[in-house]
Amino acid sequence: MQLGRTTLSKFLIEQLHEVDDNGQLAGLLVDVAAAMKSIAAMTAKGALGGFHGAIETTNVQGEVQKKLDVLSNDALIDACEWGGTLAGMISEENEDPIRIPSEFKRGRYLLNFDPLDGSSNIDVNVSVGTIFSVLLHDKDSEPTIDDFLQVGRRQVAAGYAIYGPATMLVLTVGKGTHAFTLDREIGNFILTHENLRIPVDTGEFAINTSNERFWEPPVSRYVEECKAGKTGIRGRDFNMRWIASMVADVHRILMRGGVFLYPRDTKDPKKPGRLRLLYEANPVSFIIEQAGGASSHGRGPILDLPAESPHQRVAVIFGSKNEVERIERYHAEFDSGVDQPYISPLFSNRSLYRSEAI
Ligand code: AFP
Repeated sequence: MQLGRTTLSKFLIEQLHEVDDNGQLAGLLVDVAAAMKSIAAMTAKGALGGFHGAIETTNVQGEVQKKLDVLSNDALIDACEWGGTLAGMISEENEDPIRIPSEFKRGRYLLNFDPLDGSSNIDVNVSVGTIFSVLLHDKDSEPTIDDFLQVGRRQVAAGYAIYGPATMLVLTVGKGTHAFTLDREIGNFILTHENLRIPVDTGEFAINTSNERFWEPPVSRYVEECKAGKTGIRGRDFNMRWIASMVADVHRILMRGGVFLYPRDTKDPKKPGRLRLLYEANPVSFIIEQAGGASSHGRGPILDLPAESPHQRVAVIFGSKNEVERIERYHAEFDSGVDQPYISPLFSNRSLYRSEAI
């Protein structure tokens, strides 16, 4: 399709006309994009919009809510509840599923979303984002919580918006991963990157190393090897990034490769991982896999992980396929007792692992 001229609506008609018989899925995605335009306008105002700072409440995660968290949540619900496309929604900001008001027609999809990911960065003007996941609910009944707890492989669409120097929408409906840039003058998302592909190798990793003492050994092993650079068994130097706004880290990886790790750690035993499965890990994993990358919880694909509760947390390791596969191998070696403690290259210029070819 024509980059720089194809609108989101035209793109969806092209991609969905064979499968979206009543146009509900395309309609839902257009409604989500409309909410993203509203959120983009609010975030762009910064302090001038009076949106900075926190409000006195905390959300279901026990996190202090920013004004923009609540306003973004409202923008998505207001844009999506009335169009006759949804049977229900789950939001990071709401403990229970959001029902479709009785005055509106119910549709056949479920929408799970994090309305403003990275919101602790709002007041310091760092890119933030919105993440969403669409599931099918092909029943006439009101959805139960179990109807939302579908494995990630069953998603029919997923995407995110990144409110950065440019506002972009990244989307998959299962036919590749594509990116649209918001033309603020005409208020349209325009296709600018078609069929994004993540390089299978990378020299860039993203992790919050302040948690190092809480990691499992295979994660420490991987990160130490990256830090050892060309003096170690990897034989090449690595770069590190950590924006602490997952959407921004994801976007960088989509654009130039890399690997992102928010692994399981022992920092808070009640929270085996930080990121939520239904509305952060699953949609991002769908996007990453559709772009030729891999997404794992360390011991298998995130998209095959059963969902047990709406706000379930999960370890997240995604990005360039060969790096994710290496990290999974390290977890398997650790679990099978093969793994040895990391030995600094000062004491050994060769890995203990014959398989650790550079
Ligand atoms: P906030 O939405 O509370 O800012 O959390 C953002 C996030 O869920 C994800 O976007 C980041 O990758 C991760 O947390 C950063 O976590 P740390 O602050 O522990 O590095």
